[in-house]
Amino acid sequence: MAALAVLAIVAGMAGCGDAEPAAELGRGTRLLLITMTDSAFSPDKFEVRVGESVTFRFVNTGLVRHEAVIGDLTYQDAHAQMMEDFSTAPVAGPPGQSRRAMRHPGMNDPNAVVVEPGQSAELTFSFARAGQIFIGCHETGHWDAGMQASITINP
Ligand SMILES: [Cu+2]
Repeated sequence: MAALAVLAIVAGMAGCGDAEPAAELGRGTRLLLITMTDSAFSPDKFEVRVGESVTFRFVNTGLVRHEAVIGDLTYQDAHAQMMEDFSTAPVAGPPGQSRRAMRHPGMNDPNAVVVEPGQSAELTFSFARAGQIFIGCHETGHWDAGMQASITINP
């Protein structure tokens, strides 16, 4: 339920409009729009600078749920493993609740967001070190299908 509340807050923020001062919304100094389709991110390459604060707004125009996990490949692997563990774990929820309807543990991850079809959500990030990280979707099969984007962090 906490996860749903987070989504509601994000949706509410989006409704405030871009005229709001960025600081009051917890926004980064730059807004990057990313479209989620079945199954890809568009665009799939981004460049930022160390120290820059960026808000990524993910818009799911596909027909299925997608997620965006931001981190290096180790982080992507860990998240993928967590998703797999979760999908094979016994269902621990109210009777009749399908696993697909449940929020997976990554929903509590500040580096991840789940976006239902037709919805949007945001993640705000600042970048401490130069290098390359990734945006990945780890819904079953999506990463392997190419649902990944790169973020190059320039010094
Ligand atoms: Cu996906």
